[in-house]
Amino acid sequence: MKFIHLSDLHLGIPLNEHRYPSKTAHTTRRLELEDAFFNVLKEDLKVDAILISGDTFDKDGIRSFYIDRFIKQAEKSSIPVIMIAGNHDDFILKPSMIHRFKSGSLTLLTKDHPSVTIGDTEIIGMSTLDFDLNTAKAYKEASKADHQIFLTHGDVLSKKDRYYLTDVKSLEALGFDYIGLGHIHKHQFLAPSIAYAGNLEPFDFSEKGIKGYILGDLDARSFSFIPHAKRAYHKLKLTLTEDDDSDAIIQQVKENVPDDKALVRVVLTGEKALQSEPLDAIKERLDAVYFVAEVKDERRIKRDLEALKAKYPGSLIEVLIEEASDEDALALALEALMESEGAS
Ligand SMILES: [Mn+2]
Repeated sequence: MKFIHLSDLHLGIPLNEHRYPSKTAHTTRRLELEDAFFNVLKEDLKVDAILISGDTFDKDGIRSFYIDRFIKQAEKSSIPVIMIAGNHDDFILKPSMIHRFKSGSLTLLTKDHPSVTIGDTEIIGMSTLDFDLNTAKAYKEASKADHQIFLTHGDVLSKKDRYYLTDVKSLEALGFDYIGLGHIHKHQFLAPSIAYAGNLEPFDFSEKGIKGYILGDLDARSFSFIPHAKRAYHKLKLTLTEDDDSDAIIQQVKENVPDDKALVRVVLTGEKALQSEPLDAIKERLDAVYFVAEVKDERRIKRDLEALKAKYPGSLIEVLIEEASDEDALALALEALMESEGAS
Protein backbone atom coordinates (compact mmCIF):
# COMPACT_ATOMS: atom_id res chain seq x y z
CA MET A 1 0.00 0.00 0.00
CA LYS A 2 1.36 3.36 -1.06
CA PHE A 3 -0.09 6.68 0.00
CA ILE A 4 0.29 10.42 0.03
CA HIS A 5 -0.18 12.13 3.37
CA LEU A 6 -0.89 15.85 3.17
CA SER A 7 -2.46 18.34 5.54
CA ASP A 8 -3.59 21.80 6.55
CA LEU A 9 -4.77 23.09 3.19
CA HIS A 10 -6.74 25.85 4.97
CA LEU A 11 -8.83 26.48 1.86
CA GLY A 12 -10.35 29.95 2.05
CA ILE A 13 -7.55 31.41 4.18
CA PRO A 14 -7.46 35.22 3.82
CA LEU A 15 -4.33 36.59 2.14
CA ASN A 16 -3.25 40.06 3.18
CA GLU A 17 -3.46 42.06 -0.06
CA HIS A 18 -1.29 44.98 1.02
CA ARG A 19 1.71 42.69 1.40
CA TYR A 20 1.73 42.04 -2.34
CA PRO A 21 3.33 44.43 -4.85
CA SER A 22 0.29 44.30 -7.14
CA LYS A 23 -3.26 43.05 -7.36
CA THR A 24 -2.07 40.56 -10.00
CA ALA A 25 0.60 39.12 -7.68
CA HIS A 26 -1.97 38.83 -4.89
CA THR A 27 -4.41 37.00 -7.17
CA THR A 28 -1.64 34.74 -8.49
CA ARG A 29 -0.72 33.71 -4.98
CA ARG A 30 -4.34 33.26 -3.89
CA LEU A 31 -4.92 30.89 -6.80
CA GLU A 32 -1.70 29.00 -6.06
CA LEU A 33 -2.97 28.32 -2.54
CA GLU A 34 -6.42 27.36 -3.80
CA ASP A 35 -5.05 25.05 -6.51
CA ALA A 36 -2.26 23.29 -4.57
CA PHE A 37 -4.32 20.25 -3.60
CA PHE A 38 -6.05 19.99 -6.98
CA ASN A 39 -2.66 20.04 -8.68
CA VAL A 40 -1.63 17.04 -6.56
CA LEU A 41 -4.83 15.24 -7.65
CA LYS A 42 -4.04 15.96 -11.33
CA GLU A 43 -0.62 14.33 -11.14
CA ASP A 44 -0.17 10.77 -12.30
CA LEU A 45 0.27 9.41 -8.80
CA LYS A 46 1.16 5.79 -8.27
CA VAL A 47 -0.48 5.59 -4.85
CA ASP A 48 -3.47 3.74 -3.41
CA ALA A 49 -4.79 6.55 -1.21
CA ILE A 50 -4.50 10.25 -0.44
CA LEU A 51 -4.73 10.94 3.28
CA ILE A 52 -5.58 14.43 4.59
CA SER A 53 -4.99 14.98 8.30
CA GLY A 54 -7.30 17.92 9.01
CA ASP A 55 -7.74 21.68 8.58
CA THR A 56 -8.72 21.28 4.94
CA PHE A 57 -10.83 24.43 5.38
CA ASP A 58 -9.69 27.57 7.16
CA LYS A 59 -12.84 28.23 9.16
CA ASP A 60 -16.60 28.00 9.33
CA GLY A 61 -18.07 30.75 7.20
CA ILE A 62 -15.63 30.58 4.26
CA ARG A 63 -17.29 30.92 0.85
CA SER A 64 -19.14 27.71 -0.01
CA PHE A 65 -17.22 27.71 -3.29
CA TYR A 66 -14.14 26.33 -1.48
CA ILE A 67 -16.10 23.45 0.04
CA ASP A 68 -18.05 22.68 -3.14
CA ARG A 69 -14.93 22.61 -5.29
CA PHE A 70 -13.05 20.39 -2.85
CA ILE A 71 -15.89 17.85 -2.63
CA LYS A 72 -16.44 17.86 -6.40
CA GLN A 73 -12.77 17.18 -7.17
CA ALA A 74 -12.20 14.65 -4.38
CA GLU A 75 -15.33 12.58 -5.05
CA LYS A 76 -14.36 12.03 -8.70
CA SER A 77 -10.68 11.38 -7.91
CA SER A 78 -9.29 8.13 -9.35
CA ILE A 79 -7.53 7.59 -6.00
CA PRO A 80 -9.51 7.37 -2.73
CA VAL A 81 -9.28 10.55 -0.65
CA ILE A 82 -9.52 9.88 3.09
CA MET A 83 -9.80 12.86 5.44
CA ILE A 84 -10.44 13.86 9.04
CA ALA A 85 -11.54 17.18 10.54
CA GLY A 86 -9.04 19.38 12.40
CA ASN A 87 -9.60 22.19 14.88
CA HIS A 88 -10.20 24.77 12.12
CA ASP A 89 -12.77 22.76 10.19
CA ASP A 90 -14.70 20.78 12.78
CA PHE A 91 -17.80 22.49 11.35
CA ILE A 92 -17.82 19.79 8.65
CA LEU A 93 -18.85 17.33 11.38
CA LYS A 94 -22.18 19.16 11.82
CA PRO A 95 -25.19 17.02 10.81
CA SER A 96 -25.97 19.46 7.99
CA MET A 97 -22.48 19.01 6.47
CA ILE A 98 -21.15 15.59 7.41
CA HIS A 99 -23.09 13.61 4.78
CA ARG A 100 -21.55 15.63 1.95
CA PHE A 101 -18.11 14.21 2.74
CA LYS A 102 -18.99 10.59 2.06
CA SER A 103 -19.37 10.63 -1.68
CA GLY A 104 -17.59 8.82 -4.52
CA SER A 105 -13.88 8.58 -3.77
CA LEU A 106 -14.14 10.91 -0.78
CA THR A 107 -14.41 9.60 2.79
CA LEU A 108 -14.46 11.69 5.95
CA LEU A 109 -13.58 9.55 8.96
CA THR A 110 -15.82 10.38 11.93
CA LYS A 111 -16.80 9.03 15.32
CA ASP A 112 -19.54 6.93 13.72
CA HIS A 113 -17.36 5.78 10.81
CA PRO A 114 -13.81 5.91 12.16
CA SER A 115 -12.11 3.74 9.56
CA VAL A 116 -11.92 2.57 5.98
CA THR A 117 -9.99 -0.38 4.58
CA ILE A 118 -8.05 -0.12 1.33
CA GLY A 119 -6.41 -3.38 0.22
CA ASP A 120 -4.67 -4.85 3.24
CA THR A 121 -4.61 -1.58 5.20
CA GLU A 122 -7.14 -0.14 7.60
CA ILE A 123 -7.02 3.64 7.87
CA ILE A 124 -8.33 4.90 11.20
CA GLY A 125 -9.02 8.59 11.75
CA MET A 126 -9.87 10.73 14.73
CA SER A 127 -10.71 14.43 14.53
CA THR A 128 -9.27 16.92 17.03
CA LEU A 129 -12.67 17.00 18.72
CA ASP A 130 -12.87 13.22 19.14
CA PHE A 131 -9.25 12.42 19.98
CA ASP A 132 -8.87 9.84 22.72
CA LEU A 133 -5.75 7.71 23.17
CA ASN A 134 -7.54 4.69 24.63
CA THR A 135 -10.11 4.67 21.85
CA ALA A 136 -7.30 4.80 19.28
CA LYS A 137 -5.67 1.85 21.03
CA ALA A 138 -8.93 -0.10 20.99
CA TYR A 139 -9.38 0.54 17.25
CA LYS A 140 -5.85 -0.66 16.56
CA GLU A 141 -6.31 -3.82 18.59
CA ALA A 142 -9.67 -4.60 17.00
CA SER A 143 -8.36 -4.23 13.45
CA LYS A 144 -8.18 -7.42 11.40
CA ALA A 145 -6.20 -5.84 8.52
CA ASP A 146 -2.49 -6.56 7.93
CA HIS A 147 -1.59 -2.88 8.35
CA GLN A 148 -3.06 0.08 10.19
CA ILE A 149 -2.62 3.78 9.61
CA PHE A 150 -3.78 6.41 12.10
CA LEU A 151 -4.73 9.98 11.16
CA THR A 152 -5.25 12.68 13.72
CA HIS A 153 -4.90 16.44 14.15
CA GLY A 154 -3.41 18.46 17.00
CA ASP A 155 -0.21 19.22 18.87
CA VAL A 156 1.87 16.33 20.21
CA LEU A 157 4.95 18.45 21.03
CA SER A 158 3.78 21.32 23.23
CA LYS A 159 1.40 20.90 26.15
CA LYS A 160 0.79 24.65 26.02
CA ASP A 161 -1.19 24.29 22.80
CA ARG A 162 -4.91 24.16 23.55
CA TYR A 163 -5.10 21.44 20.90
CA TYR A 164 -2.50 19.26 22.60
CA LEU A 165 -3.41 15.58 22.13
CA THR A 166 -0.77 13.39 23.75
CA ASP A 167 3.00 12.85 23.51
CA VAL A 168 5.02 11.12 20.79
CA LYS A 169 5.94 8.13 23.00
CA SER A 170 2.26 7.38 23.63
CA LEU A 171 1.58 7.58 19.89
CA GLU A 172 4.49 5.24 19.15
CA ALA A 173 3.22 2.77 21.74
CA LEU A 174 -0.05 2.41 19.81
CA GLY A 175 1.84 0.30 17.25
CA PHE A 176 0.45 1.73 14.02
CA ASP A 177 2.42 1.21 10.80
CA TYR A 178 2.16 4.93 10.14
CA ILE A 179 0.69 7.92 11.98
CA GLY A 180 -0.15 10.97 9.86
CA LEU A 181 -0.49 14.17 11.84
CA GLY A 182 -1.90 17.58 11.03
CA HIS A 183 -1.87 20.96 12.79
CA ILE A 184 1.80 22.02 12.83
CA HIS A 185 2.54 23.53 9.41
CA LYS A 186 6.25 22.71 9.40
CA HIS A 187 6.66 19.17 8.09
CA GLN A 188 8.63 16.92 10.41
CA PHE A 189 9.20 13.31 11.32
CA LEU A 190 8.73 12.67 15.06
CA ALA A 191 9.68 9.02 14.59
CA PRO A 192 10.49 7.05 11.40
CA SER A 193 6.76 6.37 10.85
CA ILE A 194 5.13 9.36 12.62
CA ALA A 195 5.02 12.65 10.73
CA TYR A 196 3.47 16.05 10.42
CA ALA A 197 3.01 16.57 6.68
CA GLY A 198 2.87 20.35 7.04
CA ASN A 199 0.98 22.40 4.46
CA LEU A 200 1.42 22.20 0.68
CA GLU A 201 2.12 25.93 0.26
CA PRO A 202 3.44 28.40 2.85
CA PHE A 203 1.00 31.12 3.96
CA ASP A 204 3.30 33.87 5.32
CA PHE A 205 6.79 34.80 6.55
CA SER A 206 6.29 32.71 9.69
CA GLU A 207 6.31 29.63 7.41
CA LYS A 208 9.82 29.43 6.01
CA GLY A 209 11.35 26.39 4.35
CA ILE A 210 10.23 23.90 1.73
CA LYS A 211 6.64 22.67 1.72
CA GLY A 212 5.13 19.50 0.30
CA TYR A 213 3.71 16.13 1.36
CA ILE A 214 4.77 12.76 2.74
CA LEU A 215 4.99 9.81 0.37
CA GLY A 216 4.58 6.50 2.17
CA ASP A 217 5.11 2.89 1.19
CA LEU A 218 3.95 0.53 3.95
CA ASP A 219 5.48 -2.63 2.45
CA ALA A 220 8.88 -0.98 2.04
CA ARG A 221 8.41 0.83 5.37
CA SER A 222 9.60 3.97 3.69
CA PHE A 223 8.18 7.41 4.42
CA SER A 224 9.70 10.47 2.85
CA PHE A 225 9.00 14.13 2.36
CA ILE A 226 8.36 15.27 -1.23
CA PRO A 227 8.64 19.02 -2.00
CA HIS A 228 5.63 20.37 -3.88
CA ALA A 229 5.21 24.09 -3.16
CA LYS A 230 5.49 26.66 -5.95
CA ARG A 231 7.16 29.22 -3.71
CA ALA A 232 9.05 29.62 -0.45
CA TYR A 233 9.43 32.46 2.05
CA HIS A 234 12.94 33.64 2.92
CA LYS A 235 14.11 35.91 5.71
CA LEU A 236 17.54 37.39 5.28
CA LYS A 237 19.68 39.60 7.50
CA LEU A 238 22.48 41.45 5.71
CA THR A 239 25.28 43.15 7.60
CA LEU A 240 26.50 46.06 5.50
CA THR A 241 29.24 48.64 5.56
CA GLU A 242 28.61 52.27 4.67
CA ASP A 243 30.10 51.68 1.20
CA ASP A 244 27.43 49.12 0.30
CA ASP A 245 24.94 50.55 -2.18
CA SER A 246 21.86 48.94 -3.73
CA ASP A 247 24.06 47.04 -6.22
CA ALA A 248 25.88 45.38 -3.34
CA ILE A 249 22.59 44.71 -1.52
CA ILE A 250 20.91 43.14 -4.56
CA GLN A 251 23.97 41.01 -5.20
CA GLN A 252 24.04 39.70 -1.65
CA VAL A 253 20.32 38.92 -1.67
CA LYS A 254 20.66 37.08 -4.98
CA GLU A 255 23.53 35.00 -3.62
CA ASN A 256 21.42 33.96 -0.63
CA VAL A 257 18.12 33.51 -2.47
CA PRO A 258 18.73 32.34 -6.05
CA ASP A 259 15.05 31.47 -6.57
CA ASP A 260 13.36 34.52 -8.13
CA LYS A 261 9.88 33.03 -7.48
CA ALA A 262 10.52 33.48 -3.77
CA LEU A 263 8.95 35.85 -1.27
CA VAL A 264 11.82 37.64 0.46
CA ARG A 265 12.11 39.75 3.58
CA VAL A 266 15.47 41.52 3.92
CA VAL A 267 16.66 43.20 7.11
CA LEU A 268 19.60 45.56 6.61
CA THR A 269 21.97 45.88 9.56
CA GLY A 270 25.44 47.30 10.05
CA GLU A 271 26.60 50.69 8.84
CA LYS A 272 24.83 53.23 6.73
CA ALA A 273 26.31 56.18 4.86
CA LEU A 274 25.11 59.62 5.92
CA GLN A 275 23.83 60.11 2.39
CA SER A 276 22.40 56.69 1.60
CA GLU A 277 20.04 55.56 -1.13
CA PRO A 278 16.35 55.82 -0.24
CA LEU A 279 14.87 52.56 1.01
CA ASP A 280 12.12 52.74 -1.63
CA ALA A 281 14.75 52.56 -4.38
CA ILE A 282 16.23 49.40 -2.85
CA LYS A 283 12.78 47.86 -2.46
CA GLU A 284 11.88 48.70 -6.06
CA ARG A 285 14.99 46.92 -7.31
CA LEU A 286 14.23 43.85 -5.18
CA ASP A 287 10.61 43.90 -6.36
CA ALA A 288 11.89 43.64 -9.92
CA VAL A 289 13.78 40.44 -9.05
CA TYR A 290 11.43 38.62 -6.64
CA PHE A 291 7.72 37.80 -6.48
CA VAL A 292 7.39 39.69 -3.19
CA ALA A 293 10.13 41.71 -1.46
CA GLU A 294 10.10 43.51 1.87
CA VAL A 295 12.99 45.61 3.22
CA LYS A 296 13.56 46.72 6.76
CA ASP A 297 16.38 49.13 7.48
CA GLU A 298 18.10 48.71 10.85
CA ARG A 299 21.45 50.20 9.81
CA ARG A 300 23.20 52.86 11.90
CA ILE A 301 24.95 55.89 10.53
CA LYS A 302 28.64 55.34 10.93
CA ARG A 303 30.00 58.86 10.74
CA ASP A 304 31.55 59.74 14.03
CA LEU A 305 28.96 62.05 15.52
CA GLU A 306 31.14 62.93 18.52
CA ALA A 307 33.85 64.17 16.14
CA LEU A 308 31.27 66.24 14.26
CA LYS A 309 30.01 67.79 17.49
CA ALA A 310 33.57 68.64 18.49
CA LYS A 311 34.17 70.23 15.10
CA TYR A 312 31.09 72.47 15.37
CA PRO A 313 30.77 73.28 19.08
CA GLY A 314 27.74 75.35 20.06
CA SER A 315 26.32 75.05 16.54
CA LEU A 316 22.97 73.83 15.28
CA ILE A 317 24.79 70.63 14.25
CA GLU A 318 25.56 69.85 17.87
CA VAL A 319 21.94 70.47 18.88
CA LEU A 320 20.67 68.28 16.05
CA ILE A 321 22.92 65.39 16.95
CA GLU A 322 21.85 65.53 20.56
CA GLU A 323 18.13 65.98 19.99
CA ALA A 324 17.38 63.86 16.90
CA SER A 325 15.59 60.60 17.59
CA ASP A 326 15.28 59.46 13.99
CA GLU A 327 18.47 58.64 12.11
CA ASP A 328 17.05 59.34 8.66
CA ALA A 329 15.84 62.75 9.75
CA LEU A 330 19.21 63.45 11.36
CA ALA A 331 21.04 62.44 8.19
CA LEU A 332 18.90 64.74 6.04
CA ALA A 333 19.19 67.67 8.42
CA LEU A 334 22.93 67.24 8.83
CA GLU A 335 23.39 67.04 5.10
CA ALA A 336 21.45 70.25 4.52
CA LEU A 337 23.20 72.08 7.34
CA MET A 338 26.67 71.04 6.35
CA GLU A 339 26.06 71.99 2.74
CA SER A 340 24.91 75.45 3.81
CA GLU A 341 28.01 75.80 5.99
CA GLY A 342 30.25 74.58 3.20
CA ALA A 343 31.40 71.63 5.26
CA SER A 344 31.58 68.07 4.02
MN1 LIG B 1 -4.92 22.88 13.16
